[in-house]
Amino acid sequence: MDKSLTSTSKFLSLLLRHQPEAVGLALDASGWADVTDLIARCNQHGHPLTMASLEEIVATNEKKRFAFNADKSKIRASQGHSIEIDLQLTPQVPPAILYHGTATRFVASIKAQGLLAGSRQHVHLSANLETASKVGQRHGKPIVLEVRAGEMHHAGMAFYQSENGVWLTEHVPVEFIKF
Ligand code: HQG
Repeated sequence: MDKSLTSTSKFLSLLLRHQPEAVGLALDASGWADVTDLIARCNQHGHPLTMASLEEIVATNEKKRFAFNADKSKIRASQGHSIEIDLQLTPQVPPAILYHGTATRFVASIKAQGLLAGSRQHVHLSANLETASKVGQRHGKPIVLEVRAGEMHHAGMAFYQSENGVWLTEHVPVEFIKF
């Protein structure tokens, strides 16, 4: 993706996950924005955008962060929101083990509180170690924790999978984590 599309893609993450009000954009209760309105507002705020470039961003984003609805009249972020929205995901049976990548400096606090969603709506988990390790690297020296998701599910805790494959749950109590 060229540089200006990458910059626009980051701007879209800001608008669709965290601060739609930065350009006066409205998201509905499930996080959807009107595509025509989004394009107009991006153009007004220094991020030139056309339907074709938006389609390119959605198709080439390496983490598939954004998704259109069926007729491409609406778009939303598939996960990672800090604002209150209901993605209306259906609870799923998780694999027995999921992984969470974090930084070593957070381990003591995680041992005390379990995994917290923090500013996001969910704790993010992945089915493979490599992805988890990359997520952890964003915060410092990475460490991958093993989460006994199957046991959590058995104990009644809900798991969801975002459209782009990230596993989501509200909180991981410490007794389900292998450090
Ligand atoms: C840590 C990216 C102290 C947690 C990735 C993490 C992901 C605690 C940090 C997505 C804690 C939050 C999410 C506790 C959790 N004490 N620290 N009790 N519980 N933490 O960025 O999971 O590029 O909000 O371990 O690929 O790193 O945005 O979450 O280190 O899918 O599409 O608090 O973001 O995707 O950091 O990443 P984040 P995350 P995107």
